[in-house]
Amino acid sequence: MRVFSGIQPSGDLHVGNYLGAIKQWVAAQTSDAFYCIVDLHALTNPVEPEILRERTREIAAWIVAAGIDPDVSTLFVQSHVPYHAQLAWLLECVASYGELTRMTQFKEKSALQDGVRAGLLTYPVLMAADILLYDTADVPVGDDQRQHLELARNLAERFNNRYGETFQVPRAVTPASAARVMDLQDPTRKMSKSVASELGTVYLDDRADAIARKISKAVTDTDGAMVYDWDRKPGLANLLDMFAAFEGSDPRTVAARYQRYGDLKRELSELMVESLTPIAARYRALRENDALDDVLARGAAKASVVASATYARAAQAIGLTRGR
Ligand code: ATP
Ligand code: LTN
Repeated sequence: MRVFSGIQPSGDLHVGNYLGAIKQWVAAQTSDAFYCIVDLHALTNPVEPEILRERTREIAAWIVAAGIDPDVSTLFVQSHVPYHAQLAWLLECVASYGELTRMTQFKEKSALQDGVRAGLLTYPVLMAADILLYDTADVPVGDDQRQHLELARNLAERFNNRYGETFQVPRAVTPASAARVMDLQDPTRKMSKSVASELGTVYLDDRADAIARKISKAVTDTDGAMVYDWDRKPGLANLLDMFAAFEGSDPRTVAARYQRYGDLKRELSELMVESLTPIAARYRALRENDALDDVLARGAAKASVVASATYARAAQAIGLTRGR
């Protein structure tokens, strides 16, 4: 079963990225899995060229450190495979302006910026191209990407109806717990790479003492009842969800084991440190050697074989090239 997912080199990775996406990628890893560092997507926000270059390599190292074996799955950088941008154009001529302006993420992000880039509007179409190029069945992502996945499905179906059967229609796969990890200081806002919230975000690179401090200061509530309830107690629910995701259990089972928030927080930080420390150690070792450039070049070559065939099919269907 073909699996595809992507992550933007738009900042430092946090536990939301890990639990929502990368941990699932590792679980879904086979020779049929394609994992992509979507550098073209990162251009939707202002970024210095040197920083973008550096972050792209950092993210590649984190993904390998977290357990993606590039000899098993295909790990590559989006811009190294030109078909992503090419297919995105064809799909932009299938998507409507109205449906793109209705995307929640576009509405939220564009409201925070001046001089919004056109790419921020068309970004979900590029994401659809990423997915459709690989005849993808499953897309492991966090909950915030569900709407974008729905668009990818709609574009695939519309293209197929208009031009003949060309694309596999993909589906989103989200984890049972921690599909939406919230900011520790403001549990109504998702933990994010590109919004600075130092105390609210646990980075994969955080040392043990920083993790413990952030978890102990996480906003909860004052009634003290150990109940898993996102509507009434989002701060606590967020902690229980992360606990369950790291432990591989269920948030209600975790809640039943604790009486006091302080005990829960202490054991959650221990569990996080235990899970994240070996990943951070492997990350630091990987950053010290240059083997990753080769890994990414091999990944792009493997990805291009699949992407070029799908692109050729789409170009033929839409009337750009001759039929066979
Ligand atoms: P940005 O803040 O720049 O939009 P991000 O932190 O949301 O970045 P992305 O690169 O957009 O990260 O997302 C990579 C993957 O991580 C996606 O599958 C996304 O759904 C998932 N993800 C991101 N944030 C969270 C979160 N807070 N909880 C769960 N999953 C998340
Ligand atoms: N838009 C996604 C990143 C992304 C992606 C993809 C995820 C780009 N292309 C393809 C899954 C499949 C985000 O997390 N912001």
